[in-house]
Amino acid sequence: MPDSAQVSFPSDFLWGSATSSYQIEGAVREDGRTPSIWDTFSHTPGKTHNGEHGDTAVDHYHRYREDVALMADLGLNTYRFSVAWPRVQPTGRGPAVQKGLDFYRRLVDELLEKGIAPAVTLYHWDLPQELEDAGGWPARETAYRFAEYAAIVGEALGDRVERWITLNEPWCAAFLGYSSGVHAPGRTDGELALRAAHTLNLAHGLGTSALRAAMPARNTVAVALNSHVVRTVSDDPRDLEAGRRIDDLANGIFHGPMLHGAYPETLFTATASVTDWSFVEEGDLKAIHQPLDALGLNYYTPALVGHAGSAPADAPHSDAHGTGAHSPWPSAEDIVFHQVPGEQTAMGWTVDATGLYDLLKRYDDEAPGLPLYITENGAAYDDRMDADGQVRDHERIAYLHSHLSHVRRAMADGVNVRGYYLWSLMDNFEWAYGYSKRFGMVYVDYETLERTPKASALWYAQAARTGTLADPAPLADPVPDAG
Ligand code: IFM
Repeated sequence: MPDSAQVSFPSDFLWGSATSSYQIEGAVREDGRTPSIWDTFSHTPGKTHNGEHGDTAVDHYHRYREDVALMADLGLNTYRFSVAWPRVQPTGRGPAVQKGLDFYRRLVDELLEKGIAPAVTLYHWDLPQELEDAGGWPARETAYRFAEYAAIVGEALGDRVERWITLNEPWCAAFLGYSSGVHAPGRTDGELALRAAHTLNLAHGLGTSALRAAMPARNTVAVALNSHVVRTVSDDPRDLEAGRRIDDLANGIFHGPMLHGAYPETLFTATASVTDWSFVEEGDLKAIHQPLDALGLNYYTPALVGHAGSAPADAPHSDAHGTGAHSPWPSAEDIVFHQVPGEQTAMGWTVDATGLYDLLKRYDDEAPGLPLYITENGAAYDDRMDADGQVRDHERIAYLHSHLSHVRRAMADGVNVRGYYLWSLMDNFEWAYGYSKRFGMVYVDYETLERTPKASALWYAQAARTGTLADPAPLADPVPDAG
């Protein structure tokens, strides 16, 4: 690795942060918004940490001006947020609610005024409950509804937003939502998850076409995948086979049709006991395989897998994506997820920045030359505010430093990386973990909702302003001024 002094980024590199609607907005019953699957799920006893939900979240709906001002103070030049489908089209069909669209227009105008380029994600998991009641993502009709919704938002904001992302992490929406059930809507059926994956793919393709028809041609369309970096415990053919199967279920199932117009053949054989895939209709793959202007990659940690016999009896193995009851991986019961060795974040995810490098190299091979964005990267730590009002999140600075260094390394090796969105702008509702995990570079006091930039925000601000990565140790303490 180059040392810090040599790590500098091109002047047109995008430095941003990312959030999503349900995690920050609150105001769930205002201006015509109706419940999403996450409202229903989080209000169902036992589904989230302490029964926490996004009713108020961090009240971004009312505090967006303050939040945009914060981003401007930090010198960010882009911001990725998502639109809440049930705010814009409450039943998931029919005409739009003007007040819902107006909120996003005000937000976008505020960003533009501060010189921050908005990047809009259309779907970050808050499906209108009415659509779930009609079958949800396993029902192909939902893809057509998504295309209609994409056209509405594209028409409303396409004159001022140039960067568009159809879906965020369809793997989570399909597998955590419909197979393991740890995310909304909490269903636990492997076949439904595979159907959902296909409908999400179709929604991406139809949504891309609908967006393009509704917007000026200069705008760009991408998708944000949480493509897994799958490593195997050994080169034993049984472990390599386990790795390939997980790669199909995690990655090929989405990038196959989106980038190459086909599902991997090996995915069909590996899932034959779960489904016959007859839900894939003629013309679907063509509809999904739209040329993309860019690809978004979300990265947190790699996965380490092996065949069932690969686990020594006392070896620690990971439950996060494990294969116990209600595995998110239909048809992968004989595969073991091992704990990746090394330091862990508060999520129990191992810090391994080389995984981000490997991911970027892999997608440069899958789609040579396609502009790549890291649409999410970051870490949760048990941050606390010291008596002097400072949040000294030194571990997060080290995390960001190492990951950004590997981004730069990939760029030096010729990978076309154009920008980085830190997850997340501020602490927020971390899905089933409620408010117990803090991913923000800005600390939120959940009593007062006051925002305070952590040391990492100030470190990141310096990176955004100078295009270089300051050495983590000396900068982290004392906390420097933002300006
Ligand atoms: O908070 C989530 C985000 O909504 C999607 N990607 C992963 C983040 C951290 O778990």
